[in-house]
Formats: sequence, C-alpha cells, structure tokens
Amino acid sequence: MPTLTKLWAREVLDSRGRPTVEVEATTSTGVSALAIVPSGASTGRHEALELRDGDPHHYGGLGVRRAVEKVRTEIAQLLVGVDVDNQREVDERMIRCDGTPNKSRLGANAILGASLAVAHVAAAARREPLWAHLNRLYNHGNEPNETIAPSVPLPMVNMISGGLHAGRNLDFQDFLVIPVGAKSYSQALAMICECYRSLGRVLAKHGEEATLVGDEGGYGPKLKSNARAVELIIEAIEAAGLRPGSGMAIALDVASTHFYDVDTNTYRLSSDGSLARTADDMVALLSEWTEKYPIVSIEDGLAEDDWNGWEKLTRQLGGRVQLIGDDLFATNTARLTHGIEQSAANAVLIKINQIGTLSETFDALHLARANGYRAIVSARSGETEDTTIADLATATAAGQIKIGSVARSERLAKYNRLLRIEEELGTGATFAGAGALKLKSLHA
Ligand code: 2PG
Ligand code: MG
Repeated sequence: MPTLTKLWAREVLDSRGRPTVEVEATTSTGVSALAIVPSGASTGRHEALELRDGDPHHYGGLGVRRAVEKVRTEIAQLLVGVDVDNQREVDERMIRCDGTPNKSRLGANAILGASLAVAHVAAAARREPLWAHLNRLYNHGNEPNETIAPSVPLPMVNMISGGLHAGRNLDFQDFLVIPVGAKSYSQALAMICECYRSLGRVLAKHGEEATLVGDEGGYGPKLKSNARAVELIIEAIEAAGLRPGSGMAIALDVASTHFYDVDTNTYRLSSDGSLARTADDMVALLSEWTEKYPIVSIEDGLAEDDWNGWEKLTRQLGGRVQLIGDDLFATNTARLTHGIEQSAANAVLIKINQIGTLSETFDALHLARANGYRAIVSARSGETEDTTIADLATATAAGQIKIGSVARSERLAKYNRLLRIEEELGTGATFAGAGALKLKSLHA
C-alpha cells in the first residue's frame, strides 16, 4: 500500500484573485498530486472556518500563509506515513488534532486541502480516475449489499447572477436553469450553452448590458425586479427553441440569509420596493412564483436559522418543488439531522469546504440518501482549476451538480471534466437526468 511521504502547501489564487490553499501530496511510490481549496462569498454562519492571515500588508488581510504553514508543519507531521487509501483515518486524525467544532485552529482550508490532495494522490497511485477511487471510498461506508454505481449528474446552471455575486444588483443570488429534457450530460451541456447565448441576445434586445458577468459567469444586469430576471430567462428558453418547463426548467438560489434582518425577523427585498417580509410572506411569494413560472427548485428560500419558516415552506411546497438547504445545513450532518427531524427542506447542497473533509462530505451524502433527501454537489463562487467536485458528484451518484455558468474557465474546467468522465464511463455511463429531481410533474 502506498503511504504518504510528503505533504506540501502553497498560496495560489482563486477566480476572484484572492489567495487560497493548494496542497501537494507525494507517496512512497513517487507519485504526486495536487488539490486546491475553493472559497465562498455568501458564506453561512455554520460553515467551517477558513483561516486567513488578517495581515493588511499581504493581499489586504486575505492571505492564507498561516494555513499553508499549518499544512507544511502540523498536518504533514500528523499524516506522513499513513496509508493514502485510508481516507477516513487521514480525516479523523486532522479533526482530532484540530479539536474545535469548526476547524478554526488548523483552518478548514488547510484541512480540506490535505484531505483532497490525499484522495487525488491515492487515485493517481492506483492509476485510476478520481471518480473510481471516490466511488470505492463512498461505498465502503455504505450498508452491506448496497453498492452505489457512479452516475453523471444533472447540472443546474446559473444564467443571471444577483446578490453578493454581482454587486447586489438583485436581491436573489442565482437564477438558474435545469435541462430536464436532456437524455445525456453532453446534450444537457449543449442545451445550456444555447440557452445562455439566447439570454445574451434577449438582454441586449431589451437594452440590458449583457456582457457584464458576475462571479460565477452568469449575466449581471440591473433589472427592475427579481421577477423580471425569471421572465427574461423564460423568454430566452423559448427563443432558443427549448420548451420552458419540460425541456428547460428554472431554479433559484434565493440566498435569503443575506437579506434577512435578524433583529426584526424580516426579509428585506430592496429591488421589490423595500418591503419587509415575514417568513410567511416569503413562503407566499415563492409559492406564487412556482405557480406562475416553471420553477422546480428553490435554494435557501429562507434564512439559515429560520427553522420554523423552513418547516412551513416545506409543508407548502415540498411535494412539488425541490427545496435545498445551503446555508441552512452547511454540509453538516448535525444540522441535516435537525432538518430531517423537523421536515425542513427536502434537499441538501453539498459544499466540501463548508465542512472541511472528504469523509464528512461522504457522511452528509449518506445521510441525505438514507432519508430520501436529494443532494446537489456545489462549487463556490470563488473557484479554481481544481475539478474534484465533478468526480465527487459522479462517484457518489449525488444526482445533481451546481457549478455556476458556462463562462469563466474555473467553471468550464469542471463542465469539461464531466465530459471526460462521461466518456471514461463509456457506454455504461448513466446520466442522472430529470429523475434526480424526484418530481412527479417531470414524469409526464
Ligand atoms: C451558493 C454559492 C454558490 P458562495 O450560495 O450556493 O453559488 O455561493 O460560494 O458565495 O456561498
Ligand atoms: Mg446557495
């Protein structure tokens, strides 16, 4: 069994030009592999902590030299000699050594970088694709007799960006499309690109500046309302000859934690006339939208600690819409367990850096699967050329993936990686398709 002989780290840059951690792992058989950690902008309160230097003279305080140092010293000492196939042992050693509930001592960025680099080097040492190695690891933690086969995920793709990703031009953060009519991943991607180009033309026709894009490559126009963004996307779907609803459906990431006012318990929608809405108002608004528009999925419709609001939202819409908890669950099994017990949401967004290790990410995916919650593996708004999540989503048959738009190379690197995976899986490749949404309305 190859063991880890060296772990090294360096500061590199993400898609916003901010420092992040890259980790390089080397085995006793002389194989090396790299992993780079992503970073969010609309981060939730319950995420694991990303260690930043706070030194104003180095990248305005955003440097990660302390996290890099932790990898080179403490984490390397902890992990050198370990069997690289034993991911659980690797991750547990780091969790124990960190000793905090949110990984704040070593830093979730240091820990995740090491966790991912070990998985990459283990796959490279076996000369197999990462998804194959991750699939074995994922199945290892499964109930006996249940083997999950890899499956290429259905993408949900950002078309218009708002909120913290585009200078707060709109309250809602992501207006996305899901190619529910696609029969394969490559067909899904082609449909998405058609739709994106069509939206560019629609925005130009209406006099909107279509060339400006947000952090995830979605268009970032200043529209008069959130609803206007949905209407323009429907127009683009129709103009591209893709049927709204049955061919191309709509999804939202409301990211409402970021316009929620904790003191007054209200949601402040500036672009809809500065209304202060209660959770009930938000449920009513979202419910009205799902009747009016072909919306099949809503993420963070309510704020990260508004459990009662979430329960109501789920009671009202959970039977016909995918309701995803992102800030709500933070890829954390304790929070997901709470949600399952309270019947809050029916899907979980999976972000590896919200929790900080690969093994804990598997745990969240297992828990979701065991309880019938859908899972969507997601990128962050700050990304890099690292494509781990494409392999992760396939390996665990999560069903869905959210990467951002079909612009900017940190996004395309992952879409392209999925094309290669589809080819590697060959004729046996299963595509999760619209079935991943588990909605009766799509089974017509
Ligand atoms: C989200 C993500 C990705 P961020 O809210 O789902 O779109 O954004 O990485 O900024 O948290
Ligand atoms: Mg989100």
